[in-house]
Amino acid sequence: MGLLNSKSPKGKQAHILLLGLDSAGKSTLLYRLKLAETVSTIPTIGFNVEMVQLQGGLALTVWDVGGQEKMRAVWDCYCEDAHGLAYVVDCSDGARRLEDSRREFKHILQNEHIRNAPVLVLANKQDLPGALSAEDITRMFKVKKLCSDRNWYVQPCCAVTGEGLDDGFRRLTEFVKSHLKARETLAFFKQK
Ligand code: G3D
Ligand code: MG
Repeated sequence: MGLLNSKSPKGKQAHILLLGLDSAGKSTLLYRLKLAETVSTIPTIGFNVEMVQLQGGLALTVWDVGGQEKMRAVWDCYCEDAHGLAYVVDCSDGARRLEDSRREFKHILQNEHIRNAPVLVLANKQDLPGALSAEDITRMFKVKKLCSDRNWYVQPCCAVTGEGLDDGFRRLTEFVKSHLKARETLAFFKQK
């Protein structure tokens, strides 16, 4: 697990939206990343915001927005300033909840503010028996097709032990860096 500081080396920050159904493991994952230890979570009402910095990476401001049905309706409002999306799936969920998650994932990808923004899908709860694999989730959620306009990766993980989190967020950080660079270049040429 990387070091946590409040500032990145170049002072650059990126805003990451952390979404997924309720109980997918978002808050566990966020605090595991932040504190490198497991804390008990209570269902998130509204949102949690944390600064996370992995070694050598950008400083990430991660917005963990509640996943209950009524909160899903406002996910779109959090997209405006986001540079990347981390979407958490409980891979041990039943078919119905997985379908709900897939539908919400598809919906959020259509938000114009995060068009082209990189996506990290966290295939969480890999420790539970019968959990679907990252490959299963990639297929089921049609990630390749839905994310054909952006960088994406599906990372198997376990938020309780932290396994896979560092690798996943490191990759997302690299994607976000190139996304920001591309946006800066575009803005530069638009100015001309
Ligand atoms: P949310 O923020 O997405 O709503 P939480 O989800 O982080 O509150 O997690 C919901 C429950 O799932 C918690 O259990 C948490 O410990 C558990 N959980 C999260 N990630 C994992 C994981 O990788 N493996 C396992 N086995 N459990 C996980 P409780 O019992 O507190 O509801
Ligand atoms: Mg939560």
